[in-house]
Order: sequence, then C-alpha cells, then structure tokens
Amino acid sequence: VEASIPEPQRAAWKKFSASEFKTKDEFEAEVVRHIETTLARSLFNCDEAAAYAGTALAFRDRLVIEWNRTQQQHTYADPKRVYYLSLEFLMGRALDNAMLNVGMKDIAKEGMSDLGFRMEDVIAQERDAALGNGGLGRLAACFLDSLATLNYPAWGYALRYKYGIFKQEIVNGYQVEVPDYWLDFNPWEFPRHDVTVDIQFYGNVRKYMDESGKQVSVWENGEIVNAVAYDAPIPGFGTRTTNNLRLWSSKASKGEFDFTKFNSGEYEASVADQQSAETISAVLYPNDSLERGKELRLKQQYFWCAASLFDIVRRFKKSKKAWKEFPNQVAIQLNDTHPTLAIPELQRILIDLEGLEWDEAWSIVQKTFGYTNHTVLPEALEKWSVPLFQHLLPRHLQIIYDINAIFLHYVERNFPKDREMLGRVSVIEESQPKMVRMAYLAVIGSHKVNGVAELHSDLIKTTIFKDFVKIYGPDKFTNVTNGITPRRWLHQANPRLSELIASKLGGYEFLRDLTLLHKIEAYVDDKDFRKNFQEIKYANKVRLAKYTKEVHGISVNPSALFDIQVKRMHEYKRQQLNIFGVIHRYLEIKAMSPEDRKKVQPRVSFFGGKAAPGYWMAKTVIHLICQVGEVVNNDKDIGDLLKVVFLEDYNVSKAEIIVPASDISEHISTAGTEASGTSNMKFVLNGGLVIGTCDGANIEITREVGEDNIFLFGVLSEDVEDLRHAHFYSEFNLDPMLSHVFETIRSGIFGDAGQFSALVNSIVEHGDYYLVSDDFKSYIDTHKLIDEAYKDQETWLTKTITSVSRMGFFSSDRCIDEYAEMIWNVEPLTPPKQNGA
Ligand code: RUG
Repeated sequence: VEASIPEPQRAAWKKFSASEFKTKDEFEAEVVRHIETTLARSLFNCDEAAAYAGTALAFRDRLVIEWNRTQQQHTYADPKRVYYLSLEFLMGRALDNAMLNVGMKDIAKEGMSDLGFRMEDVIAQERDAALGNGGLGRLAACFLDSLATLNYPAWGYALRYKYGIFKQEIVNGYQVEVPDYWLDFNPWEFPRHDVTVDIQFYGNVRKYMDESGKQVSVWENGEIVNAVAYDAPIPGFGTRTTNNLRLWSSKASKGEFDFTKFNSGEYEASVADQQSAETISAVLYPNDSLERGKELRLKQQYFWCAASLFDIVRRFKKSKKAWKEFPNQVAIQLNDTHPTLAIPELQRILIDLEGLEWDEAWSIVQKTFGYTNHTVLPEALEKWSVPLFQHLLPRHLQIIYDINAIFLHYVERNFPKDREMLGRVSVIEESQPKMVRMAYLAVIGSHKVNGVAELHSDLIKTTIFKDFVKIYGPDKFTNVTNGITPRRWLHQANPRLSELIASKLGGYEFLRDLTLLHKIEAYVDDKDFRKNFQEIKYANKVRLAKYTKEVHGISVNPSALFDIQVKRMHEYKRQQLNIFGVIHRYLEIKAMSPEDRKKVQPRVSFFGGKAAPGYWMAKTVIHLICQVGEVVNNDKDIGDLLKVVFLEDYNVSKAEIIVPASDISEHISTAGTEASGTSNMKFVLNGGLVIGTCDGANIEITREVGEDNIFLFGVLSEDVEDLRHAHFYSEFNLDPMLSHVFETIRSGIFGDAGQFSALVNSIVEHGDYYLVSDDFKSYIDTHKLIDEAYKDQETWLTKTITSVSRMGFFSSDRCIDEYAEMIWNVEPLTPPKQNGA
C-alpha cells in the first residue's frame, strides 16, 4: 500500500505524523491544548470535569496512534484473528486503565498536580461504561485486556447501547431504577460513519431455480435498518498492541426523517421510523441469567450478529483467499447463546450470497465458531418462539430447520435404538408455540463448547448437553476456567499492594505473568513485608469506611471484620442466606450479657448489587437488607459490634474500592448453580479470604490456595437434587435458629412483615429450592470459625499472604492462552519495537 503513494507525499506525511507525548511537559501541553481548543475552556473556567476531559483526550491521542499502527500491522500481516462476540462488555472507567497500561500514570499525576488538580479527583469524573449486567460482561472486558496485552489480533463486537445498565437508587429501602445515559461525553469512542451496514428484518423468502438448476433463496421486501460502527481502542499492558472494540449503533436507513410527512404537518409520523430504528440499540436488557423472549431483544441480537459478520466477511474478502481458508483466518467466539444467530447468518451469507454448496458452507461454519456456556440454570437458557422467528427472520428460520433436519438424520442413523433422543436434542422444541433452543443450535454449529470452571464444565456434560456428548463424543466439550485481569483488579484497584509485590519481585513483570506471585510466599514470615501488607489492607478498609460515611452516612469501624457480598441479586446467589445469618448474629448479640458482648468479634456486613427490575423476590431481599440495617445500625446495644450496609449502585468503579477492603467475601450460591463466579478471584487476589460453597471456581480456588485458607460449607452439588426432592416428600425440618430468624421477621421489627412473607414462604412452604434451610447451620458455624480465626491476626495475615501468592492461575491471560491454543488456534503477533520498521 505504502509503495503506491508518491515519495514526496509520504515524506510530508511522515514528517507531520502525530507522535505520542513522552514527558511531563509534553503531557501538560497536550492537556492544556485540548482544554483550550477542543473544549473551548481556559485556566479560569477549568473545573475537574474539564480537567478529566483534557486528560482523557490527551491519552486518547496516544492510544489512537498505537491503535492505527496495530491495525496497519494486522492489515499487512493478515494473521488469523479472533472475534469475541458478546452482547455485554462491562468496561468500567477507561482513563485510569489507559494511563496504567501505557505506563504513564506517574507522569500524568505530576502533570495534573502542576495544573492544579489531584489525579484521584480527575479519574472520579469519568462515568463507567456499563454495557453489561454482571460477571458475563465483566469477563468479556477482562478478556479484551488480556487479548491486547498478549498481542493477539482480536476484535470485540457488541452493541452501542444508549443506556447501559440502570443506575440503582435506594429510596426508603427500595431499589429504584434510573436510566444511565452515559454518552453525554465519551471521549473513548470514534464514530465510523463510513462503516455502515444495511440490516434487514421481516420480509419474505422467494425461491427459484437458476439456469444451472440450483435452488436459490432470496430474502426480500424486508425493512432495512442501518448499523453504524463506533470504535473504542483497547490498549494492552506494557505492549504497543492496541486492539479494537466495535460497537454498533442503529439508525434509520431512510435518513433523518420523512420530509413528505413533515411538510404535510404530520410531525410525529415524520420521525417515527427514525425512532423505531434507534430503539434497537437504545437499551441494555437488565436481566442477569434470565431470558424473557422479547421481540426487541431478538432484533438486537440479529442486528449485532449480522453487522459483525458483514464486517468480518468483508475483511476476509479483502485478502482474496479461497472460502475454505475462512476458518484459518477467522475464529469467532460466542459469549453465551446471545450471538447464536451468527451461525445461521454465516451459513446464509455463504450459501445465499456467495453461492457455496450447503455442505462446504456448513463445514466452514462449524470450524469457525466456538461457544462458551455460562449457566445450567433453566431460566437462563435462551429459547425463541418459532412464530416470532418466522415473522422477524424468515430465511434464518428455514436455515435453522435445515440444520436441524440434517442433524436429526445423523442422530437417527447413529442412535437408531433411542427414538426419544430425537425429541430431546432437536433444535425445535415441540411445545405450544414451538420454540428454537438456542443453546442446542450453538452446540451444533460450533467445533468446541466450553464451560467456565471445572465443576460447571463437568455439569454441562452430565445435564443440559448430556445427549450431545454421546452424539459428538466428549472431545467437543472442554473447560476454560475463568480469570480476571490483574491490571485492573490488582494494579489499578490496589496500587499499594501492587507496589509492595513489585518491590519484592524486582518489578511489575508479575502483572504480565501472574504465576510469578508464588515468589511472595517466601516473604510470608518477613516482618516488614507482613507489616506493610497489613497496613495496606487497613488503609483500603479506611478508604471504604470513608466512602460509606460520605455516601451512606453510616460510620463503620475499619478495625471490625469487613464481610462483603457484592454481585447481582439473585435467589441462587443467596443473599437471603447472608441476611438471615446477619439477623441471627444480631439476635445472638442482643441476648448476650454485657460481659459476653465484650468477646464478640465486631463486624460490618456489606451488601451490594442490582436486582433485575422485574425480579420481585430479589428486590424483596434488598429491602430486607436495608430494613435490617436501619434497625441494627441504630440499636445502641449493638454499637460497633455489628453494622449492615447496602452499598447503592454497585458497579465496576465501586468494585475497585470495595474489593481491596474485604477480610471475608461471600460466594455462597447453592452448589451447582454458579457457573464460576469471578469476584471470588478478585477478593482473594486482594488479600481477603472467602466463605463459600463447593461451587463454581470456589473449588479451584480451594485447590490453589489450600483448604486451610478458605472457609467452605454447605451441601455438595451431587446431593442437591435429592434434597430438593426430600423437601417435598419428607417432613421439612426447619433449623431452630432459622425458625427464630423467621419469627423475628414476622414480628415486624424490620417493618411490615407482609412484605417479606413470600420470601420466608419460599423456604418454609414452597420447597426451599435454593436449600437455604439445609445450609443454614453449617453457614452459621463457619462464620463462628471465621470470628475465631480473625481474632488471631497473625495467623489470619499468614493465610491472606499465602492465598495471594497462590492466585497466579486466575489471571485472564491464562484463560486467553488456553482459548487460543485449544479453541481458536491463533498466534500472537508481536508489535515492532518503538521506532522500528
Ligand atoms: O453466572 C455466571 C457466573 O457464574 C460466571 O462467572 C460469569 C462469567 O462466566 O457468567 C455469569 N453469567 C451467566 N451471566 N449470565 C449468565 C447466563 O446467561
């Protein structure tokens, strides 16, 4: 490409080509230039928001230079690329991450101070990019960080929601949802109006024979909506590689509005098409692990898959390679079933638009896709009604029927004695109305299916995909245990701990190879190291205590044991077990003599998390937590012995304050329900211990840190079904301690008991599906052990240091290398050295 440009132009271009700032002065010059010219502000009216904007724009320029270079290198080398399709990317804030990843935070901090600002205040101005619900979206964000850090040629594809996950306000102890319009000022994105794709919905399919006698299908007469690309640079840590996250925004294809209608006075009708098109990417569905089958959601999924595949195919076609090379150039990972439509869409492109034969196309499709499953919960497995499909995506439904027919033929031939299997594995569920089972389609259309922790990957093979293991053999199914990026979850969230570790390991290489952490175990008895480690934990607790006072008006003592459960509110995650335990603790303290109270280990129980707006039971649990807090925190008998705090609007940037402050964190899902969990990893990496069930990644955390360094309790997953059965068919014996808790709730001391009756009755009358009663006693006993263990601060400290040193396995870099080798078959592409060719 370069050779086609005449030398004088090339020289002029190179001479004036943008270059990145390298010194503090150059940084300040960039910030001031942006504040004065891009933002039209001055020394006299530059507030913290403007200081943030100027700093972000200065860093954005830096990222863009590397981003352009990375993309040029990738275009030139044309390696196999990874495309990570995820409907959610819970990115959080970008500025701090950008500063740390390019290694310029210290310089920027000094520069900001010269200009009269504190870096913490500047960073705090940024709104979270909250395009996700919880673990699934945050995992995708950690993966982008690792992909760039490890120099993999990779793109993320998602939707550019106008409204991310709602902001949670707590009003009189109830959750209220407030829209999160985060795009007011977003310096991190670049609109690419030149990258606009036509996406079709509705219409009909016309079939005819062409001259060669081949049947041709044409999808026509549909409605067209435009997908406009918005790009965000993703910088790697300690590398020049800067990858791309492409977000699609929907726009009416007919221009801004209908002039004919406008001129005839029909003002509302004139903008109706525009509004209807823009609705597609307007809002993130706020359900975590729950699918509701709404037409707009299916529209979102197709809009995003079709735009992304168009883009991927266009990039491939530029290379002029044969179609059979497609899977050697392209690996597409489906993050959950949300992007499953990409499977029939690629098949449609190949057979209807590119003229390939079915079998050749299907072989390309299967080799291209990998599918990650994140749940075995039945309510989270996506199904779409056939009539809805027929209406919205008629050609895709035909293709799905054809995929299914060929698949069922195969099953019939290979399992002639198991007729029932056909009904069990069919992509089409024979219900009223018929439903398309997206998870089955994802399994059939992919070459690998993975779960996200060992137990979970075993469970999918014995439950939801049992028949598919028989059909395809066990090798199609694999495990990639989740991980987290140590850049955000250690270096950024806990800079002092990161610095302490670096001081012992001779630098920050551990942030690129987290297994190096094992070397700090050698310092577990080192007096200075221990003292520093403990001081850092205390300082982090002070930071959270300060936040709690400022935001919630609740004073907590940083010397108390900080017990934290922050995650989406869900019955399977069992925040109800936790709050019942807190009530039990409160009752116990109340019943004690003043002498006995002196022996009590003071505690603060922190909760945080959003409930899906329509999830009434989860909202009831939030309300109970708030009400218990009101009573306990104002009870003079209790003082600092127990405090209960509901941290409003839990999100990524708040997690960065909360996670480093825990002594204990709670990961207490009913065994077999939490696929992995990732906050468990974050807490341990930051020097907290875990109370948890034998579920998800808790099991591998135990294997790594050792049984002595984790507090496990509760029933095992293999016993869950029998216990559920027993609740209905044997006598239901409620633990007396739990009975007492329920009586207390019924007494009305936490407000109108009627509000909590469904919650209590779900346990005492409706089968206790989540086994709260079965686990209650061992949960309480384990907390007693924790209280005792915490009193011995020296042993506790040894446990925490040892655990941190053994967390190397849980880096998302390890996951990405596993995906690359086992599933994608891609290699890193190292960027040239600075100033190199
Ligand atoms: O609930 C799971 C978590 O256990 C897991 O750690 C996370 C990332 O793998 O994904 C969560 N998840 C599952 N979010 N949505 C679903 C179901 O669609």
